Amino acid sequence: MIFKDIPEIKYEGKDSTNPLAFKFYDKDRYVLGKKMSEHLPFAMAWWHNLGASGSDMFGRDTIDKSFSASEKGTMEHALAKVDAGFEFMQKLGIKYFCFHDVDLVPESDDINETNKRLDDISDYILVKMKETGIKCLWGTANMFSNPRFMNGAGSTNDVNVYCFAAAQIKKALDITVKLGGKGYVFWGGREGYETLLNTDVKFEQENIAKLMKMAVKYGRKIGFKGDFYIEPKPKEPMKHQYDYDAATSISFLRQYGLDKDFKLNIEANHATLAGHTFEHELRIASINNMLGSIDANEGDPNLGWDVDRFPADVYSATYAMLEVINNGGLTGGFNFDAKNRRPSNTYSDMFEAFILGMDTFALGLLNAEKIIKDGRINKFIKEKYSSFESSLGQKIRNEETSLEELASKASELKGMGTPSSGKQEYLEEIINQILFS
Ligand code: XUL
Ligand code: CO
Repeated sequence: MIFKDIPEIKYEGKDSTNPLAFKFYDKDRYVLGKKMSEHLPFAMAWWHNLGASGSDMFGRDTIDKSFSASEKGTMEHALAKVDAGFEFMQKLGIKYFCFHDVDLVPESDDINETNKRLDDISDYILVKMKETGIKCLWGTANMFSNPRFMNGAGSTNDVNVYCFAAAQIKKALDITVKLGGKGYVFWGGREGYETLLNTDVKFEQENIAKLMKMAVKYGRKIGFKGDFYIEPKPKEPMKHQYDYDAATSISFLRQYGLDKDFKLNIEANHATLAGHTFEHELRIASINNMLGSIDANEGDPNLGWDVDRFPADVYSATYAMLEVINNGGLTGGFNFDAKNRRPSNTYSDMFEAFILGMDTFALGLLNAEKIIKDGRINKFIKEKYSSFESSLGQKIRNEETSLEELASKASELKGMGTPSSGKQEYLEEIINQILFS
């Protein structure tokens, strides 16, 4: 046991003062006809929780995540991470995990050796999965850390680098399928550019699409039935990233005929970096039938980069859960792509971070239920557009009219004032009333 001093985390209710207990996440509680745990399939991100150790651009690790292995970056350490990860997930009741290939094993200079290590570790992970019932939400290939990807992976200028990207995707798909993963993610960390002075954007985007097409073909061939995902992000590490936001990614997928196999994995902090709210990105994905999965985290309004904080903003979680419920749930889940702050450097902090994230989304779910049951917001939106229920409105909706006919209506009216009020402040007051009464 790694987390010897940490008990199994239980629901104790909103008045509990126990830091190691859920105050709101009550897994078996029914909300809108489903258990909380069914609404909220949470996942652990291997890289942050078992990897990130508090180091930043200015300082070394603050927490020891060797998990009792004698040396980090060894297969002994990789196996220790598996043990720690499964103990951690079991104690929290987390049912899923997500991984990059190189989160699981140390990368060798020889890809054949890396692949052999991946085979070995996934054998061990499978044993732990069978023992615990914990499942794989999604896998991905890290095509951004290795120096060979400095000019991109699918967008690289070097055909040999492109082969390595293909090889990593192929292997990550093999492992995802072996572990029964529900999804496979493309996050294009290096798929973008710094200056047009050295970049052929069209060439790069076409090559990314070709790589994705090969991934779909191979994945389906080896029996992958789940969704492929693009995870949009506007910048960081690149200045311009091609998968800027949901709308841009959807248009890319449609342009290259990938929209049948792909959905989106929407990350909250990426949404805010793109100048959007989290719920905006969820809505755009959802109305295009492409809301697949969520990377649940939070940005910092005062910082312009990806901070991957654990979700604490209950308003944001509430609006997000409204989108998820209206979407009919997710085919994926809620992956905590989040890490402790550098000074939160104990094992207890690791658990407290997940408790915060899970309770925040539980509150979001409970609030969303109240807003839906209250009905005033939905009623307001319906009424706002009610003038389109007129026969002329219906003709517009059914594409049975013309600019000429509409212009003659305007000419009849001669002039008009403003349409009905948007009443934002009244609606925000309703939200506060529902949340705090
Ligand atoms: C980076 C990020 C990634 C993806 C997977 O910002 O979110 O960890 O989730 O590659
Ligand atoms: Co992410």
